Amino acid sequence: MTTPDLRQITSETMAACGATIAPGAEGGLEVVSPLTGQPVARLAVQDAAAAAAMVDRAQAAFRAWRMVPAPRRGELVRLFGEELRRAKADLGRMVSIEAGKSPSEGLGEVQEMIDICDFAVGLSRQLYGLTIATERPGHRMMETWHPLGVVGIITAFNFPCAPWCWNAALALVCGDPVIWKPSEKTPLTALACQAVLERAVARFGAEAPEGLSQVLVGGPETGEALVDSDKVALISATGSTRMGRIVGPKVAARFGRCILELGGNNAGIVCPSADMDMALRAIAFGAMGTAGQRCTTMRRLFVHDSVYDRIVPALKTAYSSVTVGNPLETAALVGPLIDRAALDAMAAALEEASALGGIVHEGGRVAVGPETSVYVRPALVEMPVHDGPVLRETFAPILYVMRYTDLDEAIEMHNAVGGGLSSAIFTTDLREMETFLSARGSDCGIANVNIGTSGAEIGGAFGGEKETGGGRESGSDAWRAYMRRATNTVNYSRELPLAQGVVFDI
Ligand code: UN1
Repeated sequence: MTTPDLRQITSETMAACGATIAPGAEGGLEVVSPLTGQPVARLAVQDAAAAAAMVDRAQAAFRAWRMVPAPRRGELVRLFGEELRRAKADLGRMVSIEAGKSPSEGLGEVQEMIDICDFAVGLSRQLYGLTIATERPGHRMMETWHPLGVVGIITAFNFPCAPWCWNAALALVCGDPVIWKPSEKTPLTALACQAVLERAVARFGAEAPEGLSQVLVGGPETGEALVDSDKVALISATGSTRMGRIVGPKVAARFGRCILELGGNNAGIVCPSADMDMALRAIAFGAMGTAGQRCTTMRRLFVHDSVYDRIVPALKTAYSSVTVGNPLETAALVGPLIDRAALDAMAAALEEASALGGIVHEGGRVAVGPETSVYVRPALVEMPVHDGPVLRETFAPILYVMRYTDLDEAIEMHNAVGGGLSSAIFTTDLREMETFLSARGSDCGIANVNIGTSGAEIGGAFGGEKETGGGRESGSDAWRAYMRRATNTVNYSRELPLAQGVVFDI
């Protein structure tokens, strides 16, 4: 695939989404596709002043949008879901171009957006509060949920659109305008999604205020303007733990609200009773899918001694046979790494693992695509110790495999890392399964049985503990983060009894 070809496909796909690429002058943002490692577009960037102006527009939009009844707000999201269905193929292609995903995974990401829209539409009639028994006669106590304010959404390159939509669909039904700061590596997908949303807004009509959804294209300093603005009520940020360590304290210092969805160091445990064939397929997708660039990617595997010599040779075969290549040209299951820095991080981690006695099977750069692109074979590493690079997230396809004999010890090791996002156990033993899911089991926000660590559905709350940041997005009751709660006590009697029996007679 030549660079002119890909530029052409990019501008055609953007146009099909209804988005025009406003060409940036020299010094603008160069968008590089990992498929070729070559630029496909150059965009104008917005600075901190532009960010501030956007925040003001969003605040004005908030005043109007919060007064639109929630089920009506849901109607806008329903229309957006319809538009997304129409644009699915084109948006999926944009994800493949900018993030290097296979067509199936690109489309899957757009499907996540459609799914969360459906979820949010239903939610728009279910923003329930409680009625609470009061201790005072002739009183009623209840809680009400109100729109919160402007929501700033910061997203990462590896999922260029779904995490935005998890936030935006909920925020919009909750009555909040959104400002999206996409990764500077994947701004085109963001602009394409915005164009699709604008079509829904146009169909919805004048009830939708101007500035309800905006995209802020720029580097970290542009994102910082969003993070630092006390007019942004909630920052929802997806990215590295390093980024979260900067964003979290800044937002906390101004008493803003934060949803952090940061790195994971996700593991699987293969027990003696596991369905080996199923475990193998789940591990292969979890560890090699999306070229190891999901926050939910499986990075560590604990295998019981009694089945180690069955599962590891099977994994070796899977690793040596998996296809690597440009997913828009071939049926390859593993696409490129995002950039050269990712390759360097992978190489450094593998070197460190070898120095600790790790046996590295496969792994490393392969000559696919132009010199500027970075394609690697996923690495399988048998580790004698749970240490060094095993303890941290390297955003590349490396699976560290370790032996265990006792499940409690395996769980102990499983939990002995910073990340707390996703986890999996492969077993058909009820006791092992329930132990893993219990209070003394996996300490992650997501704990699965007989499926891999990645590929969560939108209906559950998505996020994790510890260095993953503690935030929850998407399904379940994650919507509450986008609203403010008021406790209302109403006295409909002719007396004024005080709570806790306090007497204050004047
Ligand atoms: C991410 O990598 O940031 O569970 C999100 C999954 C996807 C979302 C991943 N539904 O793998």
